[in-house]
Amino acid sequence: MATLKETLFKKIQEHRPRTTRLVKEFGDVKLGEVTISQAIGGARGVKCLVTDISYLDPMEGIRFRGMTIPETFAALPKVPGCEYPYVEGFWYLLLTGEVPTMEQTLQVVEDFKARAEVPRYVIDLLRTMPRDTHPMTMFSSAILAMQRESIFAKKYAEGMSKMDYWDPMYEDCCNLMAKLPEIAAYIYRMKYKGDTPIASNKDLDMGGNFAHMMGIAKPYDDVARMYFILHSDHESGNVSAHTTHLVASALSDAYYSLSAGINGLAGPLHGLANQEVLGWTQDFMNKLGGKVPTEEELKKALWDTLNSGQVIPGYGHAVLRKTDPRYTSQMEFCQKNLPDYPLFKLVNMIYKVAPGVLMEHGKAKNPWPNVDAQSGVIQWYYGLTEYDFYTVLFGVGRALGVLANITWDRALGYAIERPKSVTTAMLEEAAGITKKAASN
Ligand code: HAX
Repeated sequence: MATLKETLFKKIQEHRPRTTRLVKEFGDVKLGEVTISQAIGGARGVKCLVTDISYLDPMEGIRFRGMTIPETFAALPKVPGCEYPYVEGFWYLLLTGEVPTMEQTLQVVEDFKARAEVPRYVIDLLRTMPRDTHPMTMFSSAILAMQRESIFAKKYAEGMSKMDYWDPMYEDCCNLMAKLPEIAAYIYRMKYKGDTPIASNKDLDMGGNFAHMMGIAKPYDDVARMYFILHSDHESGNVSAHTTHLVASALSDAYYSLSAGINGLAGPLHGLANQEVLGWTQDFMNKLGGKVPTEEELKKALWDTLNSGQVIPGYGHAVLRKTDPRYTSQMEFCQKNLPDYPLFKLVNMIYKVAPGVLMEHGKAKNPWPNVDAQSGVIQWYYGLTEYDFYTVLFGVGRALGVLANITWDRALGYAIERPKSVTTAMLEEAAGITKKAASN
């Protein structure tokens, strides 16, 4: 049986001529125009990134390697006795575009186990950080500290052909991916559970071992598998994916690149929104003395938030224009596993009321919930109540997508990123407001 790496290499060899041909023969074909709004407004909708790992349709939501979320969950081999698939099998799918067999999946499970040990100096570093440091800062620092392990950096310094870049990048990405669950769980137990880390159990798959190291009983292993897969990738333009890709485009290795991407994920408009959602929801419930509000009370609270100039966390999206299927998937999990949980009921009520309020408010282009609107409730229910940790969970999942992406970036020789900037005076000239742009 071919290994994941051998299968990946075959795919890379098949794919390379497609990219070469597009650039050589069709390099001048236009994909669109860039408007002033796009230049000032965060490059929304500008088509200038290429990835085959996932695609986000505004109306349909994410597809991983062409498959919707339900199709992905149904197709991948499942851990015996569990409802969700092996995360390792999903990694195989992201890298190769092929659904692995159980045998191929178990090969990755074993490969990751061999790579999973976290160097002692990473633990030492984490222990020197003040305990009130945000867990995302700890997570990013741990990843960056491991840069000295980079095989890519070593091979590059020795001199290697561009055609071979993907190989050490793949090794770095696998080494990193295998270690992230243990780093995350260590931070959690050190910071929030009285410094009581739980040793890894080599008999378990990634999701099972993560739940074990977190000290949370079943079915949290399935929650972890679901959560990591759902948060893995959302095509290339979101802040964490784009940052990882951008930094890697300078031939910075996977450690530098992922650490940077994780820093982007830590922003409240991106991954941190999941902690904000729960904070907002619980503050509101506390104000009402713990009771589930009426729709009128909820409407007022939403308007109060908007009128104070804040966003409603968990709602809106830069690309999506409907309810995020990642939200729906988590909602279905809640309906099955925690249908009567008051916090879930409140989140459902927000789903009923918030889109109408946002439409009336008239600003958000998408009034529907995104991935972050639901995820904290599930974590809280299973005892993970320290909500500033939620973005770390997101980060472990997001690593799957962005690391698969930068492996392919190196395989296809994507260039160093360098978009062009213009001055405001040039925009005014282009708009016809002024005749001649002042030079600066
Ligand atoms: N509540 C209030 N106002 C909102 C809003 C929300 N949930 N979503 C968008 N808006 C506002 C924007 O702030 C913007 O206002 P200004 O014109 O005054 O600047 C206006 O509506 C237009 O914004 P948009 O084009 O609809 O949205 P953007 O592409 O600019 O931003 C965001 C997308 C996700 C950042 C935005 O919807 C937002 O801030 N949502 C709340 C935070 C959140 O849930 N973030 C997580 C997103 C998912 C994710 O990446 N997870 O990691």
